[in-house]
Amino acid sequence: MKSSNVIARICGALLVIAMMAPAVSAHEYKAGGMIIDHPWARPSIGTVKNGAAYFVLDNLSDTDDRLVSIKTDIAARAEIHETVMKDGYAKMAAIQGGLAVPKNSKVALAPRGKHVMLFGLKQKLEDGQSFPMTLVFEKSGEVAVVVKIETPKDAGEAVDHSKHGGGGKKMDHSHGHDDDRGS
Ligand SMILES: [Cu+2]
Repeated sequence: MKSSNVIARICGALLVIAMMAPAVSAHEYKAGGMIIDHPWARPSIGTVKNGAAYFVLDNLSDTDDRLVSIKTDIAARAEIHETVMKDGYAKMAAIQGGLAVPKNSKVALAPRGKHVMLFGLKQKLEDGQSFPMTLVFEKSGEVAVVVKIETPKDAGEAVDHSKHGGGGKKMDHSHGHDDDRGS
């Protein structure tokens, strides 16, 4: 009786671990004290040749660091961008000198904020697929990550536009990147 109780308890514990597994195996990368959490990109819309990648940088170390550049074969060029408001419009601009990631702090790259801009995509970003990218840090060095292509659950700008009866053409501008080639 007693031993079956123990087994039941172990099974219960294993079940809990199994249920937690998706969170534990979260898609994150580590280089020294730098964590790169969940690199992802939106699927391409139509024939738009530009895209953006996002992730959260968590600098757990006691040293300031800086994301200086991005290497990837998926695009002709990758830049670290921020979105700034100018004359009431959101405009993108390259972050000069790289993105500072101060010690013991988190910096999030997210839609409508900082992002990795991918210019001249060599292939369409298809939902559910992924591509390799290398982040180059001043202190933490080069970190290879896999960027998952996914449609964010909460987002819905592109979806909303299509729902409102706009055709394929209208959807392009909702991506927010194709009209910024020059910046
Ligand atoms: Cu951009």
